[in-house]
Amino acid sequence: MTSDLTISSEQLRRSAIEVLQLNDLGTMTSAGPNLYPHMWSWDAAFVAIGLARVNVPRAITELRTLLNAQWSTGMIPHIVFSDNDEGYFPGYDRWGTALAAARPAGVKSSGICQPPVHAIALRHIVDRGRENGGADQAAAEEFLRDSFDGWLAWHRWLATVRDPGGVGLIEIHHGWESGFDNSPRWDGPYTAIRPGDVEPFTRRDILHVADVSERPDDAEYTKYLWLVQQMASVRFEDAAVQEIVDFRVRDVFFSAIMAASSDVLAGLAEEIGRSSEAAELRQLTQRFRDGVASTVDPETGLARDYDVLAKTWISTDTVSGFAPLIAGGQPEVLDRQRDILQGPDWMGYPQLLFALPPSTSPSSPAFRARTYWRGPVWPFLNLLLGWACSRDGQAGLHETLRSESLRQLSDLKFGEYYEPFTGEPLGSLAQAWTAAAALEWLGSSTAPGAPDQGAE
Ligand code: 9WN
Repeated sequence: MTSDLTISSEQLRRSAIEVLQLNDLGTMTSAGPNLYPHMWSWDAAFVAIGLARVNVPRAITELRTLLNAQWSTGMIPHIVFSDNDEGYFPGYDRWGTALAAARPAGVKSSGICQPPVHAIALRHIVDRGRENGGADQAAAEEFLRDSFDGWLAWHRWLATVRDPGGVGLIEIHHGWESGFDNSPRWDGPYTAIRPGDVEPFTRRDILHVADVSERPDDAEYTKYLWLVQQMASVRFEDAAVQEIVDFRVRDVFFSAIMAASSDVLAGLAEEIGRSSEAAELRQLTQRFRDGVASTVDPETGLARDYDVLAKTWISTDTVSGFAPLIAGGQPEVLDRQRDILQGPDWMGYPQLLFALPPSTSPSSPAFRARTYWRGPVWPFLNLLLGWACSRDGQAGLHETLRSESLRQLSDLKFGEYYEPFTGEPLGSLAQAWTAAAALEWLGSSTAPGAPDQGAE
């Protein structure tokens, strides 16, 4: 129980709903009100999880909008642009995706992807629909049947185009694809990139944060845009991109989400009588679980990424090292990981304000308390970890993540990320997926029938 939650759970719920309303653009939710005025792929999945707690049809709309932007190859793009051309750079024109043959007509999107959390969101929508019954249940089940082939095509595209060798690890072509943009994970691959001529640019992200040093710097942005330019030069055609792009990394955390989501999608496939697809998805689950497990460094117990171009493992003390906890699988690997996660370098680090894992371990020389993916705590990730704990029957760890997250989020700022020692909300405030995480934490409980968690 969150006995030290300083506000009532009803206040938190109301504020979180207000944030989702503030970001509601009608058929999509902006990731954040100023900094991110468009829909982001993995944000949309978390947003749908939160929305499903309050409005099942609106949660369905969110995923439907995203799926409408799916490319003919099966790829789901990482940004679906709203009509607000002002707030964010790089916008649709800079991406150059208008020339991509696989982009659906009438939709403006980027040309790269993000981790496939969507089947997990779909599972939540179906579960909430069934709990509510009536029209919500009918709508959720209809959406499951109607959208299933889209999600299946997305998983098949990832499995074939991004893991052609079948090693069980997804190859990404931009740090943005990982969602962990400037994490120390990508320092090695980015250091090796020598950008050619990058068209001049004016950033907008730095206009929306209190302190520019929280964001990646201009040199990093030049490389980000160089990669976009490279991909645009071959019209985002999959095989050609892989040939020419300067960033090719097997992302272990992305792969773990692929494993977990394929498992969930397999369960949903069974429910609608698609047994051969369910079997195919179970095979993907196993393949990606094995792939993730194969990266674990026996010394540190943490999972690693692999730099394809440099042919080297990437070992960092970042939260992505806990990828096996998301993927699920071998109990001995997972037990050791849970010990490390709760130990003194992570959730048990003495100066932490809340026992929540920072994006980079405070014990690491790479740690920066206020800089984006180099140290701050990201609330949506804690929700994902908590979900995996529930799946694996880890009630104790789930409850710690839940109660500590609720304490963190009771500042009602819904920060994009948080300073781990002071609890200061950083980046964009009123960030949609942070509000969604609050709603889901409030609605989920490890103890069946547990009373309201507020301490009025
Ligand atoms: C680039 C929207 C997105 C998240 C990412 C986060 C950040 C974008 C940016 O914001 O990335 O895609 O401009 O920094 O790193 O995980 O999906 O919230």
